Amino acid sequence: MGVCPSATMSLLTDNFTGALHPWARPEVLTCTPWGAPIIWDGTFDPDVAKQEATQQNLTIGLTVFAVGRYLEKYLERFLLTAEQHFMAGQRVVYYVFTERPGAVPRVALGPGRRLRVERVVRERRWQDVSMARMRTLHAALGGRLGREAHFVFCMDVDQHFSGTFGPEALAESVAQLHSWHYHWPRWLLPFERDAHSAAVMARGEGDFYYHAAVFGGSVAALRDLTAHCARGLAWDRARGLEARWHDESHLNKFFWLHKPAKVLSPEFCWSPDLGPRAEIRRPRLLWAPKEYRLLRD
Ligand code: 2GW
Ligand code: MN
Repeated sequence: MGVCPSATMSLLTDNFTGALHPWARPEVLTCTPWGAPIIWDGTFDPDVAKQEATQQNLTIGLTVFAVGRYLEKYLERFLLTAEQHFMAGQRVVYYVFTERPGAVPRVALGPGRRLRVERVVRERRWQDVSMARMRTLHAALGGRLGREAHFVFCMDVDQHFSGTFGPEALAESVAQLHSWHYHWPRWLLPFERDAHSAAVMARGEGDFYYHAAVFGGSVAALRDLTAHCARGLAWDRARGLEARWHDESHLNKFFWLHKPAKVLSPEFCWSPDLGPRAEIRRPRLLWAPKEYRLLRD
C-alpha cells in the first residue's frame, strides 16, 4: 500500500515564508483514499526514480498490439517516440503483437533495448481485437515476457510519447486516470451497470474511471489482472453480453476490487482534443485523433 501523507496545506507550504513547497500540486488530488500516490508532473523527482531503477537493474517490458490497419497507421511513431521518452537509460523489451510480423517497421533501438514480435491471429470484430489482448497478455506474461521483465506496461498503439515516461511510473500495480473523466462526478462515470455482467459496478462503487490505454505493474500483478479480465470477458460472452467499454470495463472492475499501488495523472495519457488545461503541465503520451468512422466497421 502507498505511503503518501494526506495533503494538508501545512505540508504544502513553508512554515516561515508561506511559500509553496517545490513538490506541491495543491490544485489536484495527489493521493488516493487508500494511500496510493497519484503522480502529477512536479510531485516527484525524476532523477531519484531513475537512480532507484538503475540500482535495481530492472528490465521493463512494454507491450503493444498492432493488428490490421493499426500497424501501418500507428506503430512506427509509437516505437520511435518510445525510444525517445519511455524509460530512457533502463533495460527495455518491447513486445509487439501482430498478425503480420514481417510488416513491423525496423526502428533503430538504443543500447539495452530490444524488440520482440509475437504473432497473433486477427479477430474479425474490432471489439474482439481489443478484448483478445487480455488473454494474449496473460499467456505472454506466463512465458518469455514474464521471465525477462520485472515490470511491464501494456499500452494502446494509437498514441505517441511526447514527454518523459520514466521509472516514476513503476509500481506493483499502476492504473491510468482517463483524461475525459478525471473531473467527473462518480455517478456519471461510464462503468458497466448491467448486473448480469462480470464487470458490473453498483451505484456508489468505483474510485476513479481508469483508461485501458495504459496499465502496468509487476509480472505477478499483471498475471492476476489479465486473468481476471479474460475470465470476465469469457463469462460475459457465454451469456451473450458485452460490457459497455469492453476490456476497459473489466479493468475498472479489477482495480475497484484490487486497488492500484500507483495512479497516473491524465498528463500520462492525454487527449489533445480536450485542449489545454492549467493542471495538465506536460503530457507524456498523446492520443491520436479518433477516426472511428474510418477505422471501425
Ligand atoms: C479498434 C477499434 C476499431 C478498429 C480497429 C481497432 C483495432 C485495435 C485494430 O484494428 N487493431 C489493433 O491493433 N487494435 C488494438 O487495440 C490497438 O493496440 C489499439 O490501440 C487497441 C484498442 O483499440 P482502440 O485504440 O481503437 O480503442 P480506444 O482508443 O477507443 O480504446 C479504449 O477502449 C478500448 C475498448 O473499447 C480498450 O479498452 C482500450 O484499451 C481503451 O484505450
Ligand atoms: Mn486507443
